[in-house]
Amino acid sequence: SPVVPDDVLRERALEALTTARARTALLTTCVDDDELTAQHSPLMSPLVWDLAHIGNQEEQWLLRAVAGREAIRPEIDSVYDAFEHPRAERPTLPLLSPAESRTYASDVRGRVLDILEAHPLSGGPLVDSAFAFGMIAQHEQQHDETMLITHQLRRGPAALDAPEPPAGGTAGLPAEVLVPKGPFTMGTSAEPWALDNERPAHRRDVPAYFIDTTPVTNGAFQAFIAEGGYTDERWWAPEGWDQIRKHGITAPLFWRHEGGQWLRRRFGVTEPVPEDEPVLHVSWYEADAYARWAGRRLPTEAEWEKAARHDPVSGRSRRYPWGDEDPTATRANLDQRHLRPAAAGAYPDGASPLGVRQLIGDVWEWTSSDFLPYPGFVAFPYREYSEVFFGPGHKVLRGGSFAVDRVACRGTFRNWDLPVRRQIFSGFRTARDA
Ligand code: AVJ
Ligand code: FE
Repeated sequence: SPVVPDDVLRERALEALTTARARTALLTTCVDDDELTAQHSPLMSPLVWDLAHIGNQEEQWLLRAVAGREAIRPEIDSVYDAFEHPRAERPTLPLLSPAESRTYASDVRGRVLDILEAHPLSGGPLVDSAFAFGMIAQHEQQHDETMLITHQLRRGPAALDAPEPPAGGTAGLPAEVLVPKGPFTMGTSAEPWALDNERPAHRRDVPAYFIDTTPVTNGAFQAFIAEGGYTDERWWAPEGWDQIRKHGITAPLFWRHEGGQWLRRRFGVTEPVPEDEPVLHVSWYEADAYARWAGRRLPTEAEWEKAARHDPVSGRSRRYPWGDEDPTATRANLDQRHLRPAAAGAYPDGASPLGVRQLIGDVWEWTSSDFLPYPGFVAFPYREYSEVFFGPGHKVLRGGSFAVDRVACRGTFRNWDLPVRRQIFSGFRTARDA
């Protein structure tokens, strides 16, 4: 791949870090200090924990690991270590106040920007291509998505607002697309800011399959509900059946049936569930059950990535479904630009060569695959980013949601979560063998 000049790398890193901080600032100033320190759900940290954790990770990686500086406040490392303290217990920790957290994060950032101006961008994997700066921008944006989940779980009037996404429409689109059999290149060794679990590039042979042109919609999911999907054990993996019965789950999270229609709460506003929009806030078990009911299955992770990246003409893998160029507002619903997915069939400019839509943005898509390392995987720069999560307990999600920033979303990007999780911005599409 072409060598990117240092000044361009510095500019990209500055832009990514600045964009992330603007989003963090918005998410942590649109509610008052009481709401920042409150725990809105035992599944989530108080927002003020995320804020100082963002600063602490930036300090550890950019000030200490890259630049060799001494710790600014060594006593807080343990408070903001995600592995030492599960989310449910974070409100009981001696957290920095909202004002202290802001001052700390901006103090770190000021020093980081000085380092970014002058530090050599070659000489080791942490600094080559400004990797650590890109990693930290991605880390902050991942927490910005996490904080948006907290905002969605929070009760009370709306604190956030955004314009509506572009219209969709599936008229004239085939329901599914055939992906012919054959190998493709999965993962990447070239993308400079790809994280360890996306590496290295390797060949995968994939038998022929059909995949949905768009994510499964609320309307389609309502048909599953109406036909007794949640009360028929046949469709459910045993652990999924146990979960829905134990918790009385009868619909996606945030939905309720009232006056003969489905309503949902979305960022503080209750509204009718839009039938043409991709379904959101379903667990892996709900996605898996729907697919079985529909006579289909979830795509494997390799099937998802082949649909999103493989160019059947050149035989090479693209960075995104539409090509190698960066996302734009007409290609994908990213960056928290809209606070909901666009209707199915939106973003024709973002279609893959075979015509598959909305692979990037809108909703994270559950795949059937466990989160596992690629052949040749090397943990970098810390085992706790990916390696400790590998195994059958976590399922892979692909493609990013409306809530993820472009810096943390690409054709190779891998997300993962427990199959019971449904507060995340998760949806799915289905597939079948050809
Ligand atoms: C990749 C989204 C599963 O939020 O737990 C944030 C990202 N890792 N801080 C998560 C992450 C460390 C991670 N996910
Ligand atoms: Fe983190």
